Amino acid sequence: MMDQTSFGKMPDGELVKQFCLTNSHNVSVEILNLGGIIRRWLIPKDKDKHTDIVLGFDTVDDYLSDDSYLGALIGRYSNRISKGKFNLKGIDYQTDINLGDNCLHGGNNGFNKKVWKSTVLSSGDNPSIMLQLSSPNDDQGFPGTLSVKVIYTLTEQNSLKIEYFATTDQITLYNPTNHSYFNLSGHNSGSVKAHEVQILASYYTPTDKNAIPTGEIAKVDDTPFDLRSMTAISQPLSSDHQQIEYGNGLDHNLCLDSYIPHSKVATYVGKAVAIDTAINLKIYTSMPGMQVFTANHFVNKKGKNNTDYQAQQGVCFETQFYPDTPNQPYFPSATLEKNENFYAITVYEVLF
Ligand code: FUC
Repeated sequence: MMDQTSFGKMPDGELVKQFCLTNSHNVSVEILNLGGIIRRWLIPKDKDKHTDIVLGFDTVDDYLSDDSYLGALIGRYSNRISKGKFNLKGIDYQTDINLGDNCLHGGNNGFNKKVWKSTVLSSGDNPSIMLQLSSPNDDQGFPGTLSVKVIYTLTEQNSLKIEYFATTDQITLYNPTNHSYFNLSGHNSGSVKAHEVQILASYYTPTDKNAIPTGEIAKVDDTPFDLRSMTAISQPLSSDHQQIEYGNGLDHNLCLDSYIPHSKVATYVGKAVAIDTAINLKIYTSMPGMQVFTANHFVNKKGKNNTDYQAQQGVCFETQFYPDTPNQPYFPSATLEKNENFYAITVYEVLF
């Protein structure tokens, strides 16, 4: 089923639409055409009560004035580009700088702040919506006109499938993700520290204190980033490892073992479980990395239904290319060639 309502208006009066995708198990996901934001994700855990497993806001203004990317699609480049500088085929580019000296999540006016064109692809059993955006040449300093398409599908297996497509008329970079903050106990239920997670990653990318990778691809063995068997989130968070100190918690890219360059298949890479609700989230992707981020900077952030979100109230599993890839010769490349067809897929499956 697919239901369409108005969520609000942009400052220039443009309508922000909300699409509610519901399957026959009564799972529903609400998606905005603003930033492709996943605003609510309702799991019918108890007969009369849904558990909303993502953090979000209630108004357009809240989304536009916040800088934490709740539920949003990120572009053109997820995560950091050091100093916003990169070189493609001998040409130097300078992007917008929006976090210290660096570019974060595509610059100040990234894809999360844009109203996307929306088309309902299916309103039947596997409801599906297509979002499209044309990012002009030099948008936030990135080269080439980039045509982007994202298809969200809620399946009868209770999975939300996110497919990313793009083409460009000039060589460029493209590194998309979705920035949902999950709380499988419910968005208003406090910390996720008791959640247990598994991430099938034998390596990670250590950073400097500004979260820029040093270039090393380091083994996770004997570090807080060894999450290959089920581990409570509290465990890495309580570590005195210098990387945890730098990130003020978990805010690191793990190198996914399953990655096969150019694969179009979403492979199992990890899961999270809330002990109290027993809601499980399984993650599958074709991307090489995953930024695991525990909302370390939240302090009384006013979210949905007047909930005050605090640090560690959500955890992001941002499937993506590694941070600062264009400046790191040994990282999988996020370069998109002229007329190449970009495709990536990430699937979040909820078991309850
Ligand atoms: C994540 C983190 C960042 C940042 C942002 C809102 O992707 O890597 O540190 O705070 O989200």
